Amino acid sequence: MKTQVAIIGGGPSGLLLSQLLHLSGIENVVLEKQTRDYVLSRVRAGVLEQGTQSLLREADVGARMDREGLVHSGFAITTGDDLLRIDIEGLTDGKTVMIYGQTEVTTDLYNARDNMGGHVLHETEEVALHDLETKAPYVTYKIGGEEKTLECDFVIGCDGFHGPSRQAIPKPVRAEYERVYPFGWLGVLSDTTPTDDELIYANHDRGFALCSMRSPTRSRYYIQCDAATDAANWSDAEFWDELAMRLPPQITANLQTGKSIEKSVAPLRSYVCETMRHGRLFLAGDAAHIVPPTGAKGLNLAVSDIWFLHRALDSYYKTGNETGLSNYAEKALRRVWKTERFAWWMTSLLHRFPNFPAFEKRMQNAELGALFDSKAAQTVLAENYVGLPYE
Ligand code: FAS
Ligand code: PHB
Repeated sequence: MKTQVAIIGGGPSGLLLSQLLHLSGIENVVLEKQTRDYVLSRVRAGVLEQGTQSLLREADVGARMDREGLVHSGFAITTGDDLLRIDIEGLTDGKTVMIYGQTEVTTDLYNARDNMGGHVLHETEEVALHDLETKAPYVTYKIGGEEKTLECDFVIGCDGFHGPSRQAIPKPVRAEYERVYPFGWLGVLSDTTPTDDELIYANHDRGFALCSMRSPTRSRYYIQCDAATDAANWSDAEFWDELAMRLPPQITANLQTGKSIEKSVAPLRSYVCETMRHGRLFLAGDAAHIVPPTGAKGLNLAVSDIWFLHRALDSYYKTGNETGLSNYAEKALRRVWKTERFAWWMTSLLHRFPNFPAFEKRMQNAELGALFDSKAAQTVLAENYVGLPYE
């Protein structure tokens, strides 16, 4: 089989790029390891930046988001019993965020791919990338036990942190940077009324907690836990009790508990592979970088990569101009590192670090105090939360 662009990975990055390329008249094929149901069973991001909303609309997949998504103009940070509302709309001249789950984004992308006759192959196995440093790269894979070859002009690695694309770049060529945090997030999804109209990020001596949502009747909660935590060892009752202890009384008073419909542990890490291009291979999304979910940036950063990459490929196929492709990594990384900083800062501000030295604990308190006292500090937080410009 031959195509113009081979995309490895059918998560939000791969599907969004596939949709945008199709609208640009550029042939592409998506190779996805899992079944569609498995991909859609992942409960991950919940907050969409303005840039993400705009690109989804440009890709003709924004209608349900605009109908069902919740527009939020602020969120709260609590420390102990104190609460600070960050007025993101007022601090950013009117920008807001959209609460609309990654599961829904991926569903909308799959439906759009189906409606346009997109080529998304599921349950592909043993995907391998070849001749990346030539003008005729190709991908081999198995499907239904049969060996297949996909010839293409470009290979785009949208296969997440554990996929084969980044590994196809020779290790001596890869420039990688990582910080693994000494804790994880235990997340619960429940069909209960959210405890507040907006998100609440809680700093507490017992550990971080986050009150989020998916709709007016579906809530998403997280509590900081040991990185090795097994979600199966937490009963719903134990989760609700621990969450309640980490929130101020005026918030806990509204906490509606109920049966969890999903419970999982996410590890937290910051990671960047600065080598986002190797010959005709380009990396995008979690294949190239990971942020701790504290700043709600993982999915949004993947989308900005796709914005840069789609424009570069569109320009190449329409005019032969390779400038966008040559500049892709530099342009994407400029925003990646700014976003990595923000996610690291939010994580450092709100979590309990094991064996926290007394000085670092007081620095965290002082950082929180500076945020509570300074509109300038709140403005920097708000600008990052709604999403930095794609430039
Ligand atoms: P994804 O990992 O979503 O997609 C990669 C795709 O490639 C997957 O479907 C995978 O099956 C496929 N693949 C892998 N290997 C392959 C192979 N060999 N062949 C073919 N296909 C292959 N972000 C937030 O903003 N907020 C959150 O709360 C949040 N929580 C998260 C919780 C977890 C457990 C994880 C892992 C991530 C979380 N994220 C969160 C980040 C997440 O939303 C990612 O940023 C987002 O999924 C990035 O999308 P992709 O780059 O498409 O990668
Ligand atoms: C979520 O709703 O899953 C969510 C929201 C905000 C975050 C992280 C996760 O910062």
